[in-house]
Parts: sequence; structure tokens; C-alpha cells
Amino acid sequence: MRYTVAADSAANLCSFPGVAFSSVPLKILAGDKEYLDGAELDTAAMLAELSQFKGKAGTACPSVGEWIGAFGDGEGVFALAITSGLSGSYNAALQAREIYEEQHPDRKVCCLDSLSAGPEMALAVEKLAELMAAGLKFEEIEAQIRAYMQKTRLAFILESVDNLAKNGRVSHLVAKAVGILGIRIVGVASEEGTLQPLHKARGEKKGLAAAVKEMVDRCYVGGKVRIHHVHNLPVAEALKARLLELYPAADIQIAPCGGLCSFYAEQGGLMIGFESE
Ligand code: X90
Repeated sequence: MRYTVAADSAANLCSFPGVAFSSVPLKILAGDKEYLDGAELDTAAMLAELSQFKGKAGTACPSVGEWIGAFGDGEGVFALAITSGLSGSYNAALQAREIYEEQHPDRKVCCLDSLSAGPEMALAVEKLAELMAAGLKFEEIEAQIRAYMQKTRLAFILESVDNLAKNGRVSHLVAKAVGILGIRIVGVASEEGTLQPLHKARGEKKGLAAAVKEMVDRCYVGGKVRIHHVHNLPVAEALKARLLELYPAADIQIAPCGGLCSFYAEQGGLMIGFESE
């Protein structure tokens, strides 16, 4: 069976080796300006422009047609979307599946609601690639990826939640607290796929300590970690070093956020996807 993988751009992946992979772009909107999230987007320039923008900036999820386009000519399609708790992307993917399967009765689409974003989605794509390389049947891949996604989690350290608050994705109360200089919000993705803020940490060191604590509390015992950062490689490296002290053999990789995650996680933000036991 010819497999394809389509993930929306909240996964921060432009391509993926070994699989027929497509990224389905979300959009960042500011007045007349539209930033299409993808390999060509200069996120630093976008953030600089947005910081000068006086109006309300927002985002838009992919359309049904864009999802269908990303399914390519897959006979077995896996479509992975940013959490349905914060975006309409998953719902668009479900509608795309209906149309695609009607047009091609011999093909199958499995829609996966990540209940997360960024690096936790990237972990799922890595697992899909492994399962496909192992030559498994569509139904086996579906069963195994759903089981795997139950065992991954997302933590975050954010220096600002202004854009999340302005777009109704966290309460203004939370946003106010982070506005105080040097305060970082440390939290996790909830079971429902929304932001669960847990700590207000003062300074980088305390932020990192709180994030590691939340990971360990959620049964991180040395599995894979994927850290996505918004122009903050030094702190991503510091987190990696701290985790390697605890688990020297852990497979930990660092990558930059794309446009959508940069917009919401904001300058300095860290997203941490990890395997839990
Ligand atoms: O449909 C749309 O316009 C996209 C809306 C996306 C809203 C939120 C994206 C959050 C990205 C923030 C860090 C932690 C996320 C926790 C996820 C449950 C980054």
C-alpha cells in the first residue's frame, strides 16, 4: 500500500526522510498581510514585523481543500492535526477524509488529533515513519500510532502568552501574570488538548527546573525528547544538558519552531515533546 503522511505546520516539520510527507500550512494574519507557514517563511522577520503591528494579529487553520491536496495520491493516508482543543484544523482534516474516501473508495485516511502541537506532533510523525518502514498494514499502523500518542506528552516554557490571550486560547489572567518581567509560564498540554499552566517561574533557571520537574512527574524516564524553540537555542541546549545529566543515553534533538508555533509560543518560547512511561 502506498502511504502518505500529512501533518499541519504546527508540527514544525517541512519534510520527513523516508516517507511521502506533506506539511499543510496554517496562516498567520495581520491586517492585509498573510504569512504562509512553511519552509520559506522567515520567522524572525515575521516576529519583528508583528511586534510593530498595531492591530490584532491572528491565525487560520488549513482548509479542507488544502488537506486533500496534502493527501497526495496516498492509498493509506495518515493526517495529523494540531489539537482540536485550540484549532479547527482537525475538523477540516475529518471533512477532507470524507471527500477523499468518497472520491477514491479503495483508499483510506486515518485522521489523528494530536491534542498537542509542535514537538509532540513531530514524535508522532517519527513513529509513523518507523511503522511504515517496518512494512505494517494500515490498520496495524493506526492501532500502534494511537497507542504511541497516548504515551507522549508536551511541556512548555513561555515568556509571553499575549498572542494566545488575544486569540482566546488562554485566559487574560494568565497573560497578565506573564507580563511581569522575567516571569515564565511553565505548563503542559492537558488531556483535552488545551494549555494547562502550572508554574510561574522567575528567571530562566527556575523555568527550566520547573519544566524538568513536570516531565519527571509525568513519567519521563529517559525516552525521546524533541525540543522546539522560538529563537532560543541557548536555553534549548541548557535543557538538553540538564536532561542528559539525568538520563545520559536519552535521544534528545533540538529544532526551531515554524511560523504558527513561533507566533503563539512567542520569542524565547520552548516546546518540549517527550515520551512517558
Ligand atoms: O486554527 C488556528 O488558527 C490555530 C490556532 C492554534 C492555537 C494554539 C497554538 C499553540 C502553539 C503554544 C505552546 C503550548 C501549546 C499547548 C498545546 C495544547 C504553541
